[in-house]
Amino acid sequence: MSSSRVSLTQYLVEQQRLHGHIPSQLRLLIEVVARACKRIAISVNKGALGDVLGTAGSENVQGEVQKKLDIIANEVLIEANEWGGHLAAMASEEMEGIYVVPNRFPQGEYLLMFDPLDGSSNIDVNVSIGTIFSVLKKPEGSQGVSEDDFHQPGTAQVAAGYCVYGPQTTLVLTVGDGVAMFTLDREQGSWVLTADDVRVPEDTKEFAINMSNMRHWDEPVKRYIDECLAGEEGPRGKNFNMRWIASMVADVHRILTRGGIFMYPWDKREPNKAGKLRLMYEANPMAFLIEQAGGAATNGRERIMGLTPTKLHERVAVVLGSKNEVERVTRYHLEAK
Ligand code: AHM
Ligand code: MG
Repeated sequence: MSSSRVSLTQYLVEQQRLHGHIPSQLRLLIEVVARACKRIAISVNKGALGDVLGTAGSENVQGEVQKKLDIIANEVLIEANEWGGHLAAMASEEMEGIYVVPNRFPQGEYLLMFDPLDGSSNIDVNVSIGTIFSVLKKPEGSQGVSEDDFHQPGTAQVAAGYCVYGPQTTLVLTVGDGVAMFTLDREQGSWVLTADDVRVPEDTKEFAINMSNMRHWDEPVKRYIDECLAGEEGPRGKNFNMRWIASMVADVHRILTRGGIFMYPWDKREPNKAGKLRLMYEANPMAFLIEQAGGAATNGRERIMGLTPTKLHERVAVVLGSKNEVERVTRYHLEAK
């Protein structure tokens, strides 16, 4: 598809009509999420002028202090999505349980999960942040809707994406047919296709990890990073660069744009081998995008999208990006078993 002024609506209609990838209800859902992201972008851009910075004086279910924008973004996504008739329920990083679409609205067959504002520590310092989302279908034959309906592996996702609020506002989407990027044209208020069939290079010389956690890392992670740091003289025979934005959306966006590897590994402070990031609304949608772009995503040992969640806010170790590097880190973990 030519990328000259193709709108999100046009792209989705073509996905529906020509490729048969998406039913009309799913198209509607994605358009509503994109519209909500536009509203969130307006609040993000206002910053101090809109009185949206700072903490809200509350904590979410994971015990993290909520920022005002975390709450605003969560509300915008719920209000935008609850009445359209395409959803059965939603789940969010900012809500303990699932949000069932109220009876006064028609019930649809999709389940929407989101991290409304990812990279919360960057909100007040004017660094890129984003919204991450993942769409599942309610299992056939299930009566009503319950949290169990959400416990599906990432391979069951029918769509996933994120919106990064940075120097540009960019929506990145997959419906299982590659990855497309849409840039928000603020004057027109529309999403314009600016990259299609995005590919992540298989090799890279750039890694992203929070180095301040080094002393807590497991051996395979230390081995990999030590080898990168050894540069040309080391076993890798090349010099590596490092980037860490502390907004997964921004780090993944860079990797989709020019390659790289992103890691938030399990470390020794966590007894139950989980990482920091959440499986269902952070790791899975990013893994789906990265795989659709030819990259790989594992928890160090297994494919992230193959894991079946047992709870909504389950955490997971994340290694994703350029295929050959992710495979190397995974091999180091398996060799250390
Ligand atoms: P959040 O959803 O509370 O914002 O946390 C997730 C974020 C990721 O975007 C980012 O990769 C990571 O946390 C940064 O963690 P750290 O501050 O430990 O470097
Ligand atoms: Mg997050």
